Amino acid sequence: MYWQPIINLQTGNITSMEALLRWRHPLRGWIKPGEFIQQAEKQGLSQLLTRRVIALVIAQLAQWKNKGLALLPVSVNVFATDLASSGFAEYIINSFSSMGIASGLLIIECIETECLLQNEAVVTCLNVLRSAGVSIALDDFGAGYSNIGCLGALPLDIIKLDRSLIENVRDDNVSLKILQHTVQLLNALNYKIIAEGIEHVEEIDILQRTGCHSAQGFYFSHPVTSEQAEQFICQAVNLFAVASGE
Ligand code: G
Ligand code: MN
Repeated sequence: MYWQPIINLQTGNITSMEALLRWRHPLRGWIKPGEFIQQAEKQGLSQLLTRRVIALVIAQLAQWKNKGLALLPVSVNVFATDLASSGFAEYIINSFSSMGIASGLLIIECIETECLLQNEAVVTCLNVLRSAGVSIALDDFGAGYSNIGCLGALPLDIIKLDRSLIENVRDDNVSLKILQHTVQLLNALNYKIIAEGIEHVEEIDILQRTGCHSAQGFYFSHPVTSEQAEQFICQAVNLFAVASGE
């Protein structure tokens, strides 16, 4: 399990971390997540995978809690099919409470794939999770099926802007305008906005002025091991200072 910090764009402090699965195959070495996650989904293993990730996240949070660390919220990527499966919300809520960890520390990240999320069972599941304090994020907004149509139709707290909305804003005025007005729209709807895939310092200034709240990306930090994530939390690392080499 790897962890990528998400940074408050006003302060540079870490507000939460995204839990990301990485697989080191004994013979083939590191296998890209896109590859094995797609395979798992094809073979009907997605629910097992998601439950394993959630168990790992809770175990890690419990370990950090026992060490006396101040816990940060963690976001976990799930499949739309998980959210449609019966008992999923209850599984999450029970898993957190049985380990003595507040479920308010969990953020569920989902992406819209062919209107799967707009199914009644999914909306019910998201509402149950939300009433237990879990935050719901729409991942990859602006790419694929994760679009404006989802906003009214789903109970969402956080919108994560896809990297494709940001990667050209430094030198393309049309991309900049699209970003600015997207963020304005999302702010008008009171969502918390996280920009994904920040790779350049100039993007930070643009996002701050646009009214985007938080960001993650290689500029601040690649996904890191649990040991490194623990260092970030212990030392209350400021990633503005680290990334700019101060
Ligand atoms: O679908 P989702 O947005 O959850 O995907 C997260 C993936 O994006 C992870 O595999 C992570 O390693 C990758 N990622 C994180 N930050 C960056 C970045 O700044 N640039 C690029 N290209 N990929 C990133
Ligand atoms: Mn994600």
